[in-house]
Amino acid sequence: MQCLNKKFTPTLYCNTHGVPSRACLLTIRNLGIDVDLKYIDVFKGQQNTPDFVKINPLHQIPVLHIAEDNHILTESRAIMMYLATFMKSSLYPTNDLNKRALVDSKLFFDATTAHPAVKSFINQIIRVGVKKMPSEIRENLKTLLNTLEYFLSNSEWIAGNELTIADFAILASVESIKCWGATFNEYPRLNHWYERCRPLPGFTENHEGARKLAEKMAKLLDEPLWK
Ligand SMILES: N[C@@H](CCC(=O)N[C@@H](CS)C(=O)NCC(=O)O)C(=O)O
Repeated sequence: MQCLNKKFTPTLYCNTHGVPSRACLLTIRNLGIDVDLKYIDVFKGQQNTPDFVKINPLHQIPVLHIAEDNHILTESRAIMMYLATFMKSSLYPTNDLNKRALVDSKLFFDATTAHPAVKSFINQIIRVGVKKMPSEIRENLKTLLNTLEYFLSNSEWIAGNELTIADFAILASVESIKCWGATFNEYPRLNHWYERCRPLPGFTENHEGARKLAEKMAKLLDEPLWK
């Protein structure tokens, strides 16, 4: 991987519990970039402090700050695209328009379908405070797993036959589902993909973040997280 010939010291405001933060961290670890990490504890409301709100008025992480350009970037997928493009990495292909469009397509799928399904499961417990999960929220996750199984019947990785940042976006969500107790026995292709992700840099960090969030959630629900 080559880097543009300029000093580059990005800071990522993030939290390893959060799915979008973990997708960015997987990207950073796989690109081998040295990033200054500033952890924001959303459970303690650190996204609401005046200093953080100056950085992101939407009170959300992750946020990337590139000091050299005084540039602030929000939205996890935009951050992933930026970093991989900056590093000229094939994890986000630049030369082949069709390959790149396929990655974009899966990132949009993640933003509009995969992550919202996972986030609403989390929010039902953390924000709404349900003790039993509404069945339609569980159904959305099963539909998501079926869709991922279908994607993987046509390609080895989420967006084609090469590893891309789309895999990191999806892995961040899938790791949460796994930590809630899903076995993926009914989804052999997804299971195979998950096992092939295991040796990737940042896999354990992603797992640990998802596991800690799952632990918190399990204490709040009066039934198993996954059933
Ligand atoms: N679309 C955003 C979503 C980011 C997001 O949902 N961040 C959550 C943590 S996982 C957050 O900052 N929540 C704090 C809040 O909304 O107060 C992205 O992909 O970056």
